[in-house]
Amino acid sequence: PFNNLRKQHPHHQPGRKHFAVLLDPDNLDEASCLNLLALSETHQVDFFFVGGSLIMTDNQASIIRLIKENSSIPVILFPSSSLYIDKQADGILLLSLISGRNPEFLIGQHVLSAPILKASQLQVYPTGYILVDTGRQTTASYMSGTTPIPYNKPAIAACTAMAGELLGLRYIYLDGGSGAQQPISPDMIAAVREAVDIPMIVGGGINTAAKAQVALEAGADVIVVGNHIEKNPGFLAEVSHLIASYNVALDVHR
Ligand code: 1GP
Repeated sequence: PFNNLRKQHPHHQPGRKHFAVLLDPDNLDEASCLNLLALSETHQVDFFFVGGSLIMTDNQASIIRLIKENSSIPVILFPSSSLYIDKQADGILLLSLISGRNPEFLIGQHVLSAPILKASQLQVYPTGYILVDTGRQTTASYMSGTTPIPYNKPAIAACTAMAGELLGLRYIYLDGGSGAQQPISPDMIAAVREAVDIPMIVGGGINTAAKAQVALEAGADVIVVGNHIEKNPGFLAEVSHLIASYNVALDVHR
């Protein structure tokens, strides 16, 4: 995944699993951010995703600046709207909310963003964003005014991902929403994996190494963890070790 960033990342090999740490600008002060940056460098995090469904502070620009000054890990924007484009970042997930039927998040925000993105150096990653109902309404589904895909309907997720791939989207992001009560089911991840060839990002509610492992084994290419790392920075090392052992096993069988 993230082709144009591979060159910047010395650890990349095709087929590898990747680890993205989601940084929510509302939940980070400078000290906790610096702590996470140091841990992320030590444990070879692949990407920082920066954003959130509803941001109440104006911290995003200073958080990105802090990352760029203190880390070489690529910063990829994970924006809820065109308001959150920041040219200091390396790239942007240009999210099309294909699980929903709200034209604003299928094309409206993209029209507003297009001239800014075209004039920027940001690497654009066209991403089919699929929200999944993991038990309670999330900020993302409420704020986007969309209905997430029911938890036990992997076929709907698979057909949605297929449609996204056929439309030319380059990545699929299956998201249970930040702090989800349960992560997306392995059945759904596997169904999407089977349905498309493009890289699959999976996040939402991953708060144990076992849950991360389930998602990786079901076919996730990129695991995203936000909430639980904010609460327990030590979890970053756990997921990183898991991904490293997964990649080592992959290399051995190559
Ligand atoms: C949310 O997928 C991300 O959009 C990460 O979720 O904060 O639950 O790890 P968590």
